[in-house]
Amino acid sequence: MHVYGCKISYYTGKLETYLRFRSIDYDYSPTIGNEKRLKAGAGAVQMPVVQLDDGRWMTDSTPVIAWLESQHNGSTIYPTDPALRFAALLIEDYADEWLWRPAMHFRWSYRPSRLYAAESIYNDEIANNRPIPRILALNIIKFRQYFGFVRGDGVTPKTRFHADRTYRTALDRLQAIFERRPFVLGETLTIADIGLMGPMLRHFGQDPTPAEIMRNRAPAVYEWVARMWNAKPDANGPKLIESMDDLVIDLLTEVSETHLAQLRQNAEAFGRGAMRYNQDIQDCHYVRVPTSRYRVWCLEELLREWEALDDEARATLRTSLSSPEASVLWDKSSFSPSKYDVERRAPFNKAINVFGSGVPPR
Ligand SMILES: N[C@@H](CCC(=O)N[C@@H](CS)C(=O)NCC(=O)O)C(=O)O
Repeated sequence: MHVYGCKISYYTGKLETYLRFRSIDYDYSPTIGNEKRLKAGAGAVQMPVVQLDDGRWMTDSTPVIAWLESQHNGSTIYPTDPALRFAALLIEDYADEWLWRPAMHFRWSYRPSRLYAAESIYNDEIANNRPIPRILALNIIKFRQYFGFVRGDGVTPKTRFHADRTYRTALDRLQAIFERRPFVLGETLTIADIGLMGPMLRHFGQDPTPAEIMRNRAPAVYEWVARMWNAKPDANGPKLIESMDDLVIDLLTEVSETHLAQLRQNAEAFGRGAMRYNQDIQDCHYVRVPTSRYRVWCLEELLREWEALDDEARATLRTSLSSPEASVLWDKSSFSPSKYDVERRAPFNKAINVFGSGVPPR
């Protein structure tokens, strides 16, 4: 297969971790210079987009990995226990859609990270594709990313304390887990680990400012990043915890207070037809964050999984997900449907960007 992306991209790193785990060969090309083909093939220009050898196009790392996994015989990275499976999918979604905000903040608000990331993107995507002077290109990249994805996602002098803290909380929850076992849910990896590699590999583990924090504050997480990059399936099959333990429950509390709170408020804003809305997460009031139709679909996908659970799994999860924000999963609030991928063809559908046509619109 052919992967179009960027060498320091969040979701490209997530997909690459999975491809390496399954020993799936792939070629790589930068996104810039191929935009027309990607838009025609996958519906959206985002990173990564995949073209299979038979010509079919796929995008969105979550359904891409789910489809690839369905093509594979033998043991799977999705836990067979229904409650653990749901927890793993929820952690994947938190990593995809919540940790994105602190990951962009740590990359573009801090000078050492910003200089490194802009040079990397320039070398990978622009140098051979666009006739723009280097200094101008670096400034355009920094401006686009900071004002689009940091300020444009509600991270301001008043709210950055929270974007800083939510990264440290993720590290603390994961450090506690990896002091006890090698992967989030046991001795072998699951989709929860693959999802967490999005933010942890190419952003937090690699950008100078958050990587320094990771090494000092959470060395077991730093070690896990390397373990994940080198992971191969266990010949004896999955070996997971038998039921949710306090370590996972503590992580799920943070997931509920941040990501599930965000998904509910985003869906409500989408229902009102608002382009932007004020978002309250824990003790932080984010002002004018962009509404995302794609994230309404993410909530729909989680609710679909929730509906498919048996009573016992639901009861287990309700005990484990004790913070009030988790009730979005079972309180049957009605949201305006995203009407995205109604034919359920993802990852082969015509995709949409998480925000607008890439950068959150003003
Ligand atoms: N839902 C997609 C998200 C992909 C995505 O948003 N990737 C980022 C870069 S890592 C992107 O393409 N951003 C749009 C832009 O910068 O224009 C996935 O899971 O793969």
